[in-house]
Amino acid sequence: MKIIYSERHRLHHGEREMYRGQLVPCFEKPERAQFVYDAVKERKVGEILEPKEFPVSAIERVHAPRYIRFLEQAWDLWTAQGYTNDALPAVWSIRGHRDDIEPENFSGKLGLYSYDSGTPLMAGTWAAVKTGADIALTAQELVTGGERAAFALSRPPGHHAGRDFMGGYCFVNNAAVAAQGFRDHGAERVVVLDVDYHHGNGTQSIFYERSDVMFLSIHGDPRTEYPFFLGHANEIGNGEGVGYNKNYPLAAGSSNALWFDALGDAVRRINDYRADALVISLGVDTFADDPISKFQLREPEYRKLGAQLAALKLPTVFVLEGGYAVAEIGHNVAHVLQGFEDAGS
Ligand code: OKP
Ligand code: ZN
Repeated sequence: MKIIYSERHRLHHGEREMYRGQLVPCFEKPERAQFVYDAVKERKVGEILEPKEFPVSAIERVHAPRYIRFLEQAWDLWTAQGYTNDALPAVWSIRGHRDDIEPENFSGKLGLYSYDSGTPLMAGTWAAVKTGADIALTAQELVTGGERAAFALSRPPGHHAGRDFMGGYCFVNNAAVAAQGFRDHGAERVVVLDVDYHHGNGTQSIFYERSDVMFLSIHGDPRTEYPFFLGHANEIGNGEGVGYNKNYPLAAGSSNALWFDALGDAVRRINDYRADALVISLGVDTFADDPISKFQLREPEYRKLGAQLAALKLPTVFVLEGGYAVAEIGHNVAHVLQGFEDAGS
């Protein structure tokens, strides 16, 4: 399959995130994409291409224009106040407070558009994030054009980013941008399947009231796992979207058998939906040795996952999300992609 990659992800390199009351080194770091690049290259998973550039309007199909304006300008606004360190929010708009008036104060703006203090923003963040969306759109365009599958090898991840919020290391929702890209280029029904350890709260919220994009997610139960406030089994969609959202929250530490039971059910639902295209939010923080997650997948499971996705026989875009066992992330991703390729089309 074609692999889309750019070195520009390196422009985003957060120093520290707030974790358990302390600023600790960021888990989401440039080495992650480097290891994935090295693994897919060494294993010859496919030809590696640079992304095309797309207009920001393609991103604004799923994100609020005022939020995107903020991301574009954030670093300049921050440095205009004399700061040179990464920006991190420390105040947020909560239930019952206003979100219709964007504060003039930078910390107020940052708090309006975010939901955690684990997602630092720096000079190159927007450039890296824009390139990530271009990577997802290039992958989608190739697949719309007839490629069986493509892999969007980008960072930072995207699935926690909602229509007008960042968080969980994410700024722009690359999987949602790709799914909307499929819709805008002829696909009537698109599925986003999220196999990252963490619930894709951003993607779910973007498509929650829509029946043309079905969202399914297998993840650690939000009762104990990040992002805590979304991802429960009774979230089935709203309005037009009722029946087109499906969550599989699994207890931290769940067995691989339980994980594949959930995947089997997801595969049945995707088949029943008769989708035209498939986007996989591919996080490999489900890995047994991941430092911040508690599932138990390893190489055989990753290959089996790839094979079961191939059996859907849908035009498929894989989008990189999480995975923090940095030395193993490349091999884990490659095992999914090779399982997919080896299963044939
Ligand atoms: C992003 B993705 C560890 C605590 C959790 C946020 C996790 C975001 C995961 N620092 N912090 O879904 O892999
Ligand atoms: Zn994750």
